[in-house]
Amino acid sequence: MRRIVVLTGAGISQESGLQTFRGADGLWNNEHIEHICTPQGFRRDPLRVDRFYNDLRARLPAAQPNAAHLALAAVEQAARSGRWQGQLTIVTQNIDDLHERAGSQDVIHMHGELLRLRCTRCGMTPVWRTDCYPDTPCPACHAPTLRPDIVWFGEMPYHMDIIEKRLAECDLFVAIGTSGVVYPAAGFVDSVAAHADTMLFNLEAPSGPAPFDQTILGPATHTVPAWTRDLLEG
Ligand code: BV8
Repeated sequence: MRRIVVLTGAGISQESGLQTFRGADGLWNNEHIEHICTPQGFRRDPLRVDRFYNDLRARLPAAQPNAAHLALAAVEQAARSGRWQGQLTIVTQNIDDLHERAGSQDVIHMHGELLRLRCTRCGMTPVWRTDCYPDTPCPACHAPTLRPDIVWFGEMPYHMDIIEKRLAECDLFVAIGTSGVVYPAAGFVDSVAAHADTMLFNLEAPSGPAPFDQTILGPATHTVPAWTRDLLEG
Protein backbone atom coordinates (compact mmCIF):
# COMPACT_ATOMS: atom_id res chain seq x y z
CA MET A 1 0.00 0.00 0.00
CA ARG A 2 1.55 3.29 -1.12
CA ARG A 3 1.35 6.14 1.35
CA ILE A 4 2.03 9.46 -0.35
CA VAL A 5 2.10 12.95 1.17
CA VAL A 6 1.94 15.82 -1.32
CA LEU A 7 2.89 19.30 -0.06
CA THR A 8 1.56 22.03 -2.32
CA GLY A 9 2.41 25.72 -2.47
CA ALA A 10 1.27 28.74 -4.43
CA GLY A 11 2.92 27.42 -7.60
CA ILE A 12 0.26 24.73 -8.10
CA SER A 13 -2.39 27.45 -8.34
CA GLN A 14 -0.35 29.83 -10.49
CA GLU A 15 -1.68 28.43 -13.78
CA SER A 16 -5.20 28.92 -12.42
CA GLY A 17 -4.45 32.64 -12.37
CA LEU A 18 -3.75 33.01 -8.65
CA GLN A 19 -0.61 34.97 -7.79
CA THR A 20 2.30 33.34 -6.02
CA PHE A 21 4.11 35.16 -3.23
CA ARG A 22 7.67 35.44 -4.40
CA GLY A 23 7.52 35.14 -8.17
CA ALA A 24 7.80 37.90 -10.77
CA ASP A 25 4.28 39.17 -10.05
CA GLY A 26 4.37 37.91 -6.48
CA LEU A 27 1.89 39.11 -3.91
CA TRP A 28 4.70 40.14 -1.63
CA ASN A 29 6.20 42.42 -4.26
CA ASN A 30 3.51 45.00 -3.58
CA GLU A 31 2.78 44.41 0.07
CA HIS A 32 5.12 44.10 3.03
CA ILE A 33 4.75 40.69 4.59
CA GLU A 34 5.06 42.08 8.10
CA HIS A 35 2.16 44.50 7.58
CA ILE A 36 -0.21 41.91 6.20
CA CYS A 37 0.79 38.42 7.20
CA THR A 38 1.44 38.88 10.91
CA PRO A 39 -0.86 39.25 13.94
CA GLN A 40 0.99 42.48 14.75
CA GLY A 41 0.14 43.86 11.31
CA PHE A 42 -3.51 42.95 11.84
CA ARG A 43 -3.59 44.58 15.26
CA ARG A 44 -1.92 47.71 13.85
CA ASP A 45 -4.18 48.09 10.80
CA PRO A 46 -7.01 45.52 10.62
CA LEU A 47 -8.73 47.36 7.76
CA ARG A 48 -5.62 47.11 5.55
CA VAL A 49 -5.33 43.37 6.22
CA ASP A 50 -9.09 42.77 5.78
CA ARG A 51 -8.97 44.60 2.43
CA PHE A 52 -5.97 42.49 1.27
CA TYR A 53 -7.83 39.24 1.95
CA ASN A 54 -11.19 40.62 0.70
CA ASP A 55 -9.43 41.25 -2.63
CA LEU A 56 -7.99 37.71 -2.76
CA ARG A 57 -11.38 36.23 -1.74
CA ALA A 58 -13.17 38.19 -4.49
CA ARG A 59 -10.79 36.78 -7.11
CA LEU A 60 -11.16 33.16 -6.07
CA PRO A 61 -14.45 32.22 -7.85
CA ALA A 62 -12.96 33.13 -11.26
CA ALA A 63 -10.02 30.78 -10.69
CA GLN A 64 -10.60 27.20 -11.79
CA PRO A 65 -8.75 24.07 -10.64
CA ASN A 66 -6.07 23.23 -13.21
CA ALA A 67 -4.74 19.92 -14.57
CA ALA A 68 -2.36 19.54 -11.62
CA HIS A 69 -5.16 19.85 -9.03
CA LEU A 70 -7.31 17.48 -11.09
CA ALA A 71 -4.51 14.93 -11.47
CA LEU A 72 -4.03 14.72 -7.69
CA ALA A 73 -7.80 14.39 -7.19
CA ALA A 74 -7.86 11.54 -9.73
CA VAL A 75 -5.32 9.56 -7.69
CA GLU A 76 -7.44 9.92 -4.54
CA GLN A 77 -10.53 8.91 -6.56
CA ALA A 78 -8.69 5.81 -7.84
CA ALA A 79 -7.84 4.88 -4.24
CA ARG A 80 -11.45 5.38 -3.14
CA SER A 81 -12.70 3.16 -5.99
CA GLY A 82 -10.08 0.49 -5.32
CA ARG A 83 -8.41 0.95 -8.73
CA TRP A 84 -5.21 1.98 -6.93
CA GLN A 85 -3.89 0.55 -3.68
CA GLY A 86 -2.67 3.57 -1.82
CA GLN A 87 -3.37 6.72 0.16
CA LEU A 88 -2.60 10.25 -1.08
CA THR A 89 -2.82 13.09 1.43
CA ILE A 90 -2.49 16.70 0.32
CA VAL A 91 -0.93 19.04 2.88
CA THR A 92 -1.37 22.47 1.36
CA GLN A 93 0.18 25.78 2.32
CA ASN A 94 -2.40 27.40 0.06
CA ILE A 95 -5.50 29.13 1.35
CA ASP A 96 -7.47 28.72 -1.88
CA ASP A 97 -10.10 25.98 -2.36
CA LEU A 98 -8.88 24.66 -5.71
CA HIS A 99 -7.89 21.21 -4.39
CA GLU A 100 -11.40 20.75 -3.00
CA ARG A 101 -13.05 22.08 -6.15
CA ALA A 102 -10.93 19.60 -8.16
CA GLY A 103 -12.47 16.81 -6.07
CA SER A 104 -9.77 16.12 -3.48
CA GLN A 105 -11.12 15.30 -0.02
CA ASP A 106 -8.01 14.35 1.96
CA VAL A 107 -6.71 17.94 2.09
CA ILE A 108 -5.08 19.54 5.13
CA HIS A 109 -4.81 23.36 5.07
CA MET A 110 -1.85 24.00 7.35
CA HIS A 111 -2.03 27.77 6.81
CA GLY A 112 -5.80 28.07 7.00
CA GLU A 113 -8.41 28.93 4.40
CA LEU A 114 -9.36 32.14 2.61
CA LEU A 115 -13.05 31.14 2.67
CA ARG A 116 -13.17 30.97 6.45
CA LEU A 117 -13.00 33.57 9.19
CA ARG A 118 -12.27 33.04 12.88
CA CYS A 119 -13.90 34.85 15.78
CA THR A 120 -11.20 35.74 18.30
CA ARG A 121 -13.88 36.03 21.01
CA CYS A 122 -15.93 32.80 20.66
CA GLY A 123 -13.67 30.77 18.35
CA MET A 124 -16.31 30.12 15.69
CA THR A 125 -14.85 29.65 12.19
CA PRO A 126 -17.67 30.53 9.77
CA VAL A 127 -17.38 29.86 6.02
CA TRP A 128 -17.16 33.34 4.46
CA ARG A 129 -17.38 34.19 0.74
CA THR A 130 -17.79 37.99 0.82
CA ASP A 131 -15.96 40.92 2.37
CA CYS A 132 -15.11 41.19 6.05
CA TYR A 133 -14.30 44.39 7.94
CA PRO A 134 -13.12 45.17 11.48
CA ASP A 135 -16.72 45.93 12.55
CA THR A 136 -18.32 42.88 10.88
CA PRO A 137 -20.20 41.06 13.67
CA CYS A 138 -19.51 37.41 14.40
CA PRO A 139 -22.59 35.37 13.27
CA ALA A 140 -22.44 33.44 16.57
CA CYS A 141 -21.58 35.89 19.35
CA HIS A 142 -22.25 39.13 17.39
CA ALA A 143 -19.02 40.74 18.62
CA PRO A 144 -16.88 42.65 16.04
CA THR A 145 -14.02 40.19 16.57
CA LEU A 146 -13.66 38.40 13.23
CA ARG A 147 -10.30 37.86 11.45
CA PRO A 148 -9.19 35.79 8.45
CA ASP A 149 -8.83 32.13 9.53
CA ILE A 150 -5.31 32.17 8.17
CA VAL A 151 -2.01 31.28 9.88
CA TRP A 152 0.28 34.31 9.85
CA PHE A 153 4.00 34.43 10.57
CA GLY A 154 4.72 33.64 14.18
CA GLU A 155 1.43 31.72 14.56
CA MET A 156 1.15 27.96 15.02
CA PRO A 157 0.33 26.16 11.75
CA TYR A 158 -2.88 24.12 11.88
CA HIS A 159 -3.16 20.31 12.13
CA MET A 160 0.53 19.71 12.83
CA ASP A 161 -0.32 16.51 14.76
CA ILE A 162 -1.99 14.76 11.81
CA ILE A 163 0.58 16.19 9.40
CA GLU A 164 3.45 14.76 11.44
CA LYS A 165 1.65 11.39 11.63
CA ARG A 166 1.15 11.25 7.85
CA LEU A 167 4.79 12.27 7.26
CA ALA A 168 6.02 9.54 9.60
CA GLU A 169 3.94 6.92 7.73
CA CYS A 170 4.62 7.97 4.15
CA ASP A 171 6.86 6.13 1.67
CA LEU A 172 6.84 9.03 -0.80
CA PHE A 173 6.91 12.78 -0.15
CA VAL A 174 6.18 15.11 -3.07
CA ALA A 175 6.50 18.92 -2.99
CA ILE A 176 4.75 20.84 -5.78
CA GLY A 177 5.07 24.56 -6.48
CA THR A 178 6.66 25.77 -3.29
CA SER A 179 9.77 27.88 -2.81
CA GLY A 180 10.62 26.02 0.38
CA VAL A 181 11.41 29.15 2.40
CA VAL A 182 8.65 29.01 5.01
CA TYR A 183 8.87 26.68 8.00
CA PRO A 184 7.77 24.24 9.28
CA ALA A 185 6.60 23.19 5.76
CA ALA A 186 10.07 23.74 4.30
CA GLY A 187 11.48 21.27 6.79
CA PHE A 188 9.11 18.38 5.97
CA VAL A 189 11.45 16.91 3.32
CA ASP A 190 14.25 16.58 5.90
CA SER A 191 11.93 14.89 8.39
CA VAL A 192 10.99 12.12 5.91
CA ALA A 193 14.33 11.68 4.06
CA ALA A 194 15.33 8.64 6.13
CA HIS A 195 12.20 6.61 5.38
CA ALA A 196 10.65 7.96 2.17
CA ASP A 197 11.56 8.82 -1.40
CA THR A 198 11.23 12.53 -2.14
CA MET A 199 10.29 14.41 -5.31
CA LEU A 200 10.25 18.14 -6.07
CA PHE A 201 8.05 19.58 -8.84
CA ASN A 202 8.88 23.18 -9.67
CA LEU A 203 9.24 25.61 -12.56
CA GLU A 204 12.87 26.23 -11.81
CA ALA A 205 15.69 24.38 -10.13
CA PRO A 206 16.08 25.33 -6.48
CA SER A 207 18.92 27.77 -5.76
CA GLY A 208 20.59 25.75 -3.03
CA PRO A 209 21.28 22.01 -2.88
CA ALA A 210 17.73 20.63 -2.87
CA PRO A 211 17.41 17.72 -0.39
CA PHE A 212 15.08 15.86 -2.80
CA ASP A 213 15.88 12.54 -4.49
CA GLN A 214 14.30 13.74 -7.73
CA THR A 215 13.58 17.21 -9.17
CA ILE A 216 11.08 17.47 -12.05
CA LEU A 217 11.13 20.87 -13.75
CA GLY A 218 8.29 22.41 -15.72
CA PRO A 219 4.82 23.83 -15.23
CA ALA A 220 2.80 21.75 -12.77
CA THR A 221 -0.05 21.33 -15.28
CA HIS A 222 2.37 19.31 -17.44
CA THR A 223 4.62 17.53 -14.95
CA VAL A 224 2.05 16.48 -12.32
CA PRO A 225 -0.42 14.74 -14.69
CA ALA A 226 2.51 12.89 -16.31
CA TRP A 227 3.60 11.67 -12.87
CA THR A 228 0.13 10.61 -11.71
CA ARG A 229 -0.46 8.75 -15.01
CA ASP A 230 2.69 6.69 -14.37
CA LEU A 231 1.67 6.24 -10.73
CA LEU A 232 -1.78 4.86 -11.61
CA GLU A 233 -0.46 2.68 -14.42
CA GLY A 234 1.82 1.14 -11.80
C1 BV8 B 1 5.69 28.97 12.96
C2 BV8 B 1 -0.51 32.90 5.06
C3 BV8 B 1 6.08 28.10 15.12
C4 BV8 B 1 -1.61 32.71 4.13
C5 BV8 B 1 1.78 32.31 5.10
C6 BV8 B 1 10.40 34.63 13.68
C7 BV8 B 1 9.25 34.62 14.44
C8 BV8 B 1 8.30 33.62 14.31
C9 BV8 B 1 8.48 32.62 13.37
C10 BV8 B 1 9.60 32.67 12.60
C11 BV8 B 1 10.58 33.64 12.74
N1 BV8 B 1 11.58 33.39 11.85
C12 BV8 B 1 11.25 32.30 11.11
C13 BV8 B 1 10.08 31.86 11.57
C14 BV8 B 1 9.32 30.76 11.07
C15 BV8 B 1 8.40 31.33 10.02
C16 BV8 B 1 9.15 31.29 8.71
O1 BV8 B 1 9.32 30.23 8.17
N2 BV8 B 1 9.62 32.45 8.22
C17 BV8 B 1 10.38 32.45 6.97
C18 BV8 B 1 10.03 33.68 6.16
C19 BV8 B 1 11.85 32.37 7.33
N3 BV8 B 1 7.24 30.47 9.97
C20 BV8 B 1 6.17 30.78 10.71
O2 BV8 B 1 6.04 31.79 11.36
C21 BV8 B 1 5.10 29.70 10.74
N4 BV8 B 1 4.76 29.43 12.09
O3 BV8 B 1 6.85 28.78 12.67
O4 BV8 B 1 5.17 28.74 14.22
C22 BV8 B 1 5.92 26.62 14.94
C23 BV8 B 1 6.86 25.92 14.20
C24 BV8 B 1 6.70 24.53 14.06
C25 BV8 B 1 5.63 23.90 14.65
C26 BV8 B 1 4.71 24.66 15.37
C27 BV8 B 1 4.85 26.01 15.52
C28 BV8 B 1 3.84 30.17 10.03
C29 BV8 B 1 4.13 30.34 8.54
C30 BV8 B 1 2.82 30.64 7.81
C31 BV8 B 1 2.88 32.02 7.24
N5 BV8 B 1 1.71 32.24 6.39
N6 BV8 B 1 0.73 32.63 4.39
C32 BV8 B 1 -1.52 33.62 2.98
O5 BV8 B 1 -1.49 34.84 3.15
O6 BV8 B 1 -1.46 33.03 1.91
S1 BV8 B 1 3.23 32.01 4.30
C33 BV8 B 1 3.04 32.03 2.60
O7 BV8 B 1 4.32 31.77 2.05
C34 BV8 B 1 2.19 30.89 2.09
O8 BV8 B 1 1.19 30.48 2.95
C35 BV8 B 1 3.15 29.78 1.86
O9 BV8 B 1 3.08 28.86 2.89
C36 BV8 B 1 4.48 30.39 2.03
C37 BV8 B 1 5.45 29.92 0.98
O10 BV8 B 1 4.99 30.32 -0.23
P1 BV8 B 1 4.92 29.26 -1.43
O11 BV8 B 1 3.61 28.56 -1.33
O12 BV8 B 1 6.13 28.40 -1.47
O13 BV8 B 1 4.89 30.26 -2.65
P2 BV8 B 1 6.09 31.07 -3.25
O14 BV8 B 1 5.53 32.20 -4.04
O15 BV8 B 1 7.12 31.35 -2.19
O16 BV8 B 1 6.77 30.01 -4.26
C38 BV8 B 1 6.02 29.53 -5.37
C39 BV8 B 1 6.84 28.43 -6.00
O17 BV8 B 1 6.10 27.86 -7.06
C40 BV8 B 1 8.15 28.92 -6.57
O18 BV8 B 1 9.18 28.02 -6.23
C41 BV8 B 1 7.90 28.89 -8.10
O19 BV8 B 1 9.08 28.56 -8.82
C42 BV8 B 1 6.90 27.77 -8.21
N7 BV8 B 1 5.99 27.89 -9.36
C43 BV8 B 1 5.42 29.03 -9.84
N8 BV8 B 1 4.62 28.70 -10.88
C44 BV8 B 1 4.68 27.35 -11.04
C45 BV8 B 1 5.54 26.83 -10.06
N9 BV8 B 1 5.82 25.52 -9.97
C46 BV8 B 1 5.23 24.70 -10.86
N10 BV8 B 1 4.37 25.12 -11.82
C47 BV8 B 1 4.09 26.43 -11.94
N11 BV8 B 1 3.24 26.85 -12.91
